[in-house]
Amino acid sequence: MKPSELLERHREAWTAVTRHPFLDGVRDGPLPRAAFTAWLAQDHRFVADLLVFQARLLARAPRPAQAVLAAGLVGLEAELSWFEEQARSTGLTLDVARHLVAAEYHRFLVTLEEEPYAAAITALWALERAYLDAWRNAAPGAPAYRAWVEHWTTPAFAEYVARLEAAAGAALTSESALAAAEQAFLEVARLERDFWEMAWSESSA
Ligand code: HMH
Repeated sequence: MKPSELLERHREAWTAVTRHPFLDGVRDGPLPRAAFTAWLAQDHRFVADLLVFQARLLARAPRPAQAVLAAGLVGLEAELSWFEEQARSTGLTLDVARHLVAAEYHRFLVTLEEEPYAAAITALWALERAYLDAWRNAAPGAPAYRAWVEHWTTPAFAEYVARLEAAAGAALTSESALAAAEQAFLEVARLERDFWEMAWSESSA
């Protein structure tokens, strides 16, 4: 089975992930700057957690998946530096504790370490695909956010997501792998949605 079949099977959940008032605000304005910066600090935290998860996933990945996972790690490190550079130049602080949702996402990533590789690689593909689809829905972005939206919708990022999909597809070889992967996929969908909701509901509270 192809990972993209999970998107079709769970179309409604996926729509909730990739279309959210937060993203509408990024696209059309007005999204309060404070909502964006609060989200950004949490996302920086998330990327730091993801890097740890991915490093451990690489350690147990089959040989053909090593290239994409290793390249992705380099990309995640660069992403952290990029967030830090943006924060420096705009006077933001990224030094925040995890919000409840980010903490829950972190715990989920840790539990995936005990799950079959097929579930973990599918979750990684799904969370990157969620990010890509979400930012594409926010494109081109209101002027204040345009540079960010462009950064998260580049052809290179789309290519990376496609390579992760191929790696996940190669791992979905049994019914039991598929069942574990589908569970992980649904959990990613829920957490990704909650992540947008976190930033949005705090700003409109
Ligand atoms: C919440 N999901 C979230 N943040 C991200 N940066 C990504 C996925 C992709 O790296």
